[in-house]
Amino acid sequence: MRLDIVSIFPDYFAPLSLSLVGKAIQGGIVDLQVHDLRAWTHDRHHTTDDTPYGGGAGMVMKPEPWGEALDALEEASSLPMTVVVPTPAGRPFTQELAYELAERQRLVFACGRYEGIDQRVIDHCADTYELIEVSLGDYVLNGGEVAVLAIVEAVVRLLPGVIGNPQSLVEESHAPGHSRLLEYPNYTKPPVWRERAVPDVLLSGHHGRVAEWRAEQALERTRQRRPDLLEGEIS
Ligand code: 6GU
Repeated sequence: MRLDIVSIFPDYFAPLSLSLVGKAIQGGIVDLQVHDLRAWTHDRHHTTDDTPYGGGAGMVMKPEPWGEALDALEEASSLPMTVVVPTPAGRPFTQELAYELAERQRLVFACGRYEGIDQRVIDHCADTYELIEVSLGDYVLNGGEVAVLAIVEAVVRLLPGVIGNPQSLVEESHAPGHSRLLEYPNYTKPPVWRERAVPDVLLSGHHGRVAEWRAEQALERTRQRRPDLLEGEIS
């Protein structure tokens, strides 16, 4: 999979050379290229933003550098581009969307800062490429960079060959066709730590009872923390 990230803060993406994503890059599963948007400015101050038409607080990212950046990326490879624009006004990022993005050949992440990117760039992307505007959740970040780190990690771990034991993906509660309950709590040795004991059932060796206990725990956690996930289910 080819990944391009365009940002005025390319240093944000240094952590992608670490851990599992870093190994996927080293192993040739992912071709990651990070680009400084300012490379496509031409004025002395490398200006990427300007005041909004119609007034109001904040700044808007100018269309011209984005247009040149997208044209240059399109030229650099013949793979079809899916442009991902992180914005709090986007489609909620879920495991389902992560699986969808993992099917694409090439993702181009366009990181906005300030109050966002001139809408004409977004409209141009919708007309020219596949465009997906994505939100990480109902809160406001200063820019798309942190969202892109999260999206890239969630997508890359789904690519064939990235996770050592692919069965661990199948067992995740958010895997396709799975119940979508929250995960049950996990324990490891020692059996007692600071006077807190591991639940007896987990030491019992009865796989059926363990499975039943874990299902109960997952359901109770989901009731407490995410009742929305249980809407439309019985009892
Ligand atoms: Cl994807 N971007 C920004 N800038 N803020 C956000 C977000 C994304 N998701 C939640 N808040």
